[in-house]
Amino acid sequence: MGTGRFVKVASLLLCAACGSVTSAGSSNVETDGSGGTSAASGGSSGGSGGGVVVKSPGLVDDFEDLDLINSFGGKNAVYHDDLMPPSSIALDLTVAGSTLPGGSPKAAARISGVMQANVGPQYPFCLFELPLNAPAGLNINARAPMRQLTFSYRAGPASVGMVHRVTLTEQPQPRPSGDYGWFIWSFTPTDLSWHKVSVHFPGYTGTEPVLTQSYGVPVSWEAYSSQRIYSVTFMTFSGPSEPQKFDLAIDDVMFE
Ligand SMILES: [Ca+2]
Repeated sequence: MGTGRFVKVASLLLCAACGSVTSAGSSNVETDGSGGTSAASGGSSGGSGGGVVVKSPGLVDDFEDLDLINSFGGKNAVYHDDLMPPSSIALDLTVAGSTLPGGSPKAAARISGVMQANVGPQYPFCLFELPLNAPAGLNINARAPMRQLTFSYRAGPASVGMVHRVTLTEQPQPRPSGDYGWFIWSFTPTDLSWHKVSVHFPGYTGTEPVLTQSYGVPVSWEAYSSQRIYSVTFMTFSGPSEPQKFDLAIDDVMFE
């Protein structure tokens, strides 16, 4: 990753979806438009006809409402580098969602595009950011009693065998860990099926996925998580030797 500025393109790509933006705010109370409950919430209630769903306090987005506003009140967006030629990333909120048990099958967020070759000193990037609507940083621990981030993904052919990352990104400034000192977990889809994964917070010592700091000045996870979490971000891996297509659907992003 380099220092190229992020280029916000979501507003251009998603004008159709913008019309359905709701004011979900940070209460995690949304209307689903159907009167039903959200299978992704794991704790929904009140769905017996009013169309009001009380979702898990840890839910970031299940994409069922087809809008850009996540359950923390942040506005989801995609970004890419401004190299010559630039990488590209499109966001499609109309694709089918997770059909896994407990999944929310109505819709998911699909990111696809082309990341340019790693030519340095500026490096290509393509990001899908789900901001948590906390400019000053957020204490995530109260919403993650099991100390994990869970999400589902399904690769299109272009993303099979390609490394992707999910990150818990620090608030932009000040950033004690330094640029890109984020907590990340990398994954490489091996097929075209939905997969659900829970990524444990640092400190976990088992064999399941766990977040680790990417690089930068080492920081305490406890300090980071208690006041500095800014977004959940999905990204392609920087470093291909030639332009590389990607195609990944994401669903049911939640802290647990
Ligand atoms: Ca969904």
